[in-house]
Amino acid sequence: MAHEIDEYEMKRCWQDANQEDSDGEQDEDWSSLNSTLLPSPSFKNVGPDGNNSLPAPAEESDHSRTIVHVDLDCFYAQVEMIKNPELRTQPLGIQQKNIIVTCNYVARRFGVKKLMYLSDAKKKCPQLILVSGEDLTHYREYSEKVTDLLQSEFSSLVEKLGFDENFVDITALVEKTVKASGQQSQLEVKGHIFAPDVEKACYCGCHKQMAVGSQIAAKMRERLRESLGITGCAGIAWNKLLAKLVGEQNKPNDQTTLLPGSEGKLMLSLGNARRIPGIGHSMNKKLEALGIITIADLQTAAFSDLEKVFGLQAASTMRNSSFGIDKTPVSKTGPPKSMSDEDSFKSCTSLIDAKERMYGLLKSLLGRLEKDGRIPLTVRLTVRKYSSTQKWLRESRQGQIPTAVTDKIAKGIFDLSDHLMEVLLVLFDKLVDVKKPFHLTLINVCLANFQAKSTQSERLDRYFSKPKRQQGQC
Ligand code: TTP
Ligand code: MG
Repeated sequence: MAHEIDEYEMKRCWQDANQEDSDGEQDEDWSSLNSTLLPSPSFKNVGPDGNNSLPAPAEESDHSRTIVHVDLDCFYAQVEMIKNPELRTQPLGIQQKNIIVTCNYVARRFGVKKLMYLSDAKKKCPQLILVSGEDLTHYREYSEKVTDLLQSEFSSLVEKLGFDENFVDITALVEKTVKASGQQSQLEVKGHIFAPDVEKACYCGCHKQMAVGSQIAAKMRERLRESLGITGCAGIAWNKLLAKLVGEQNKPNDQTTLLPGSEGKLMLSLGNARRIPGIGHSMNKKLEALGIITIADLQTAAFSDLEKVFGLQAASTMRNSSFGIDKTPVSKTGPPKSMSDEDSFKSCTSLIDAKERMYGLLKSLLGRLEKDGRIPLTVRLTVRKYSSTQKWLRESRQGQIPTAVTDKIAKGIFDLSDHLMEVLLVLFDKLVDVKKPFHLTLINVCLANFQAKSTQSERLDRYFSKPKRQQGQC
């Protein structure tokens, strides 16, 4: 029923680099992409006049980190195949509305692709088996299990990207292993090496480090298989951008290591500038308007042109990315800052219909909230209104969740749909004039501003343990 956006949003920013927008919406936001996904800017590439066109930053010389990017194979389809192993040998598509959001590799051999319209997929593969991917509960559970395993067995520095990708900073583990390996100079790289024929001359110890990284990545994949029965691809490099890009080189269920010196070849092999994670449809259009089509074009374009269109920070970040430079740290993923569920549809034109949809979304959110264990203080309602001029206009309103409700959550009572509906209806009233005809195509309900349960009870404890004078009773 509902399609999650929160956890998927970040990943979509990366994916925009490779996919056409499925619904024509353009919610690309370069500033937010910058902070979460793309390398932080280094201004090395701005010439003395701040205006050059030279590809100054040939490569990153700091290879001290070892980063593994893990991307699970055909994730939703794989979860369905784990639930029902008979599907493994059949072409399988996961359907949300009229789109195949993913398909297994058997279906891919028939030419079925991710984000294909159902009708097109059926043409490619009439025997395609379809499973609904609207209920995300199991996918979310597997996603959590994967991140937990990586965190508990390999590194505390794990950053989740969407449901099925994780960056793992294994620098510390690699250093420890390298030390333990002593004088053993040659260590075998497990899996593929990207462009093994490229001559590499770097003497900082990075080759041994990447080899150890590849062995740890192989162990990670083995543990995921043993413990959860799930397979995935890994990319091993010295930064997040390169780890992600090199991991895509051999799919499915495989791994690829990038050795320093080969990053230039990797970046150029991608071809189109859109392949750079974070460069989505609308940004690509602006690049095209500047005559920048390929990554090579981006490397050599006049920096002043980029800066004029995108601003200094984004231009610099974009340029660095084109050379495979990325200094962003792997930032440990904490519990989600918000929890949302949404439903998109062709049309919702009555209050009764809207209420029913909001009710359904609340029910599923309350189930998740129970497992989460924290207390949300805010609820946000977003609707997408259809109009012939502005087809994809989203509007949101948020409100405080009444203390009577948060107190119940703190006590472990979750039968609260009716109470929360009252808040949602106030917000809905602010967003939609129900006295006039309206046409909605999406409703999203989001719980945010979380507080740990203990904080509330601690507050109460503190209150009661305070001297009476401080309680204003003197
Ligand atoms: P992906 O990692 O892009 O795809 P995948 O894991 O299915 O396949 P691959 O082997 O190529 O990595 O996305 C992860 C899951 O996210 C995917 O299984 C289904 C879901 N998804 C969406 O819900 N919407 C989307 O637009 C896409 C691309 C994926
Ligand atoms: Mg995947």
